[in-house]
Amino acid sequence: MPTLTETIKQKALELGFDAVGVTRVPPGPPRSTQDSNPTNSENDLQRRLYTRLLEWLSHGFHGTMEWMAHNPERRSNPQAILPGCKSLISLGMNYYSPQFPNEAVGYGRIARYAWGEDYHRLFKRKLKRLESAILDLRPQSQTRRYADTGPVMEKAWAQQAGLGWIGKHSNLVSTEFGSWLLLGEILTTLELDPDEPTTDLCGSCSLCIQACPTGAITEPYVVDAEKCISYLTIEFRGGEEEISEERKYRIGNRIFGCDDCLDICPFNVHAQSTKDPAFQSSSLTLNPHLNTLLTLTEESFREHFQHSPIRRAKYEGFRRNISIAQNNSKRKPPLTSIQRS
Ligand code: B12
Ligand code: SF4
Ligand code: SF4
Repeated sequence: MPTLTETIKQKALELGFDAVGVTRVPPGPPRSTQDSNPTNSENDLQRRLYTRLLEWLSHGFHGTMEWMAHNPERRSNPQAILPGCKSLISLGMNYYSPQFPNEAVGYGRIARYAWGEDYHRLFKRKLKRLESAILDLRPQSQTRRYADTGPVMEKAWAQQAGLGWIGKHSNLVSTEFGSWLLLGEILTTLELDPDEPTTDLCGSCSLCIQACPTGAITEPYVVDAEKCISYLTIEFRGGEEEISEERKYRIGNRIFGCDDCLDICPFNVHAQSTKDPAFQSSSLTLNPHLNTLLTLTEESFREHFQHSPIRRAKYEGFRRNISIAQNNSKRKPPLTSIQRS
């Protein structure tokens, strides 16, 4: 007879998740806004997350992402989101496909995770079904589901749940799927059986740090978002004139997101093709021709990218990125420290 945890995990795999694991959320006094001192928590992981998040914020590494600074106690403590939360089920979806972007002059480059349908939508559909299955099994329990959309430090919980470890580029790396897992989770009041955390296998490797074109990985495991091309091309809402010439040059041909630190990771040798056709690229996302993209009107942008993560950059942001890439296409690309050595 399978246990409750085994039944839930089996259901997750049937729904098309590629990785699933459980962390027990240790009891600790829930932090209220009056009691925000992290040392009052008995919970080590929550305390570590809180401290690291505060440190990251104190350097201003979140740039204009003010939502990251909003209520850090809540972001580092699942019990502040779901009172009585006892377990967190981490879920991963493999989005790798063995295709490579056209890097010829005149083409832009879009990060892999944005080649197909928006993963937020995919996760939402599957998480909803898993949540219903859990509530059918235990109607008295309570749940919350998120995929990038909530105040949860997803990578740290996924590491605890055995999905992989946080690599020096600060993303989760899996021995099974390399760099290519997207993450979501269900918080539950159920007491589920925990998995073992994954051990950090980075060792003396620092390829991702060397491959970063902008030096955004300021030290192992820490990313200054303000320097990161992913931030500059997706989250940053300012105009072209608000980005320094040096930074614009280093953005190169990237028009939405950046995969350089993920691409270089030696653990990608194990990457497998995604089972989910929703992640497949189109010619517009795999070989985006800059001149063609510049002809997109706001309406056609909305139409083409309605169900794509690219929508997040907004029309103005996407146009800005294309214009930067077009200027860069007339120049010699910058060398990263790995290319110089
Ligand atoms: C804000 C954010 C960004 C920001 C900031 C990135 C960052 N590293 O924080 C920007 C816009 C730059 C960004 C970019 C990308 N993102 Co993002 N992002 C997030 C988000 C919303 C929050 C991350 C966060 O909490 N940051 C705050 C800081 C404090 O946390 P942190 O860097 O994770 O720090 C941890 C570790 O570094 C570690 N740590 C810190 N110091 C030390 C020291 C030691 C010694 C050790 C051992 C550990 C350690 O502890 C910290 C706490 O866990 C998450 C979703 C979520 N809710 O978690 C997605 C998420 C992390 N992003 C994701 C993706 C895919 C990307 C991109 C690859 C997209 C792309 N191709 O362009 C890039 C990768 C850039 C990079 N190298 O990080 C995925 C990552 C999946 C995975 N396998 O890990 C997530 C989980 C979304 C999802 N649901 O799948 N992102
Ligand atoms: S996503 Fe690109 S710019 Fe950001 S840390 Fe990785 S390599 Fe550097
Ligand atoms: S490239 Fe090397 S240091 Fe970076 S995450 Fe992969 S194994 Fe770790």
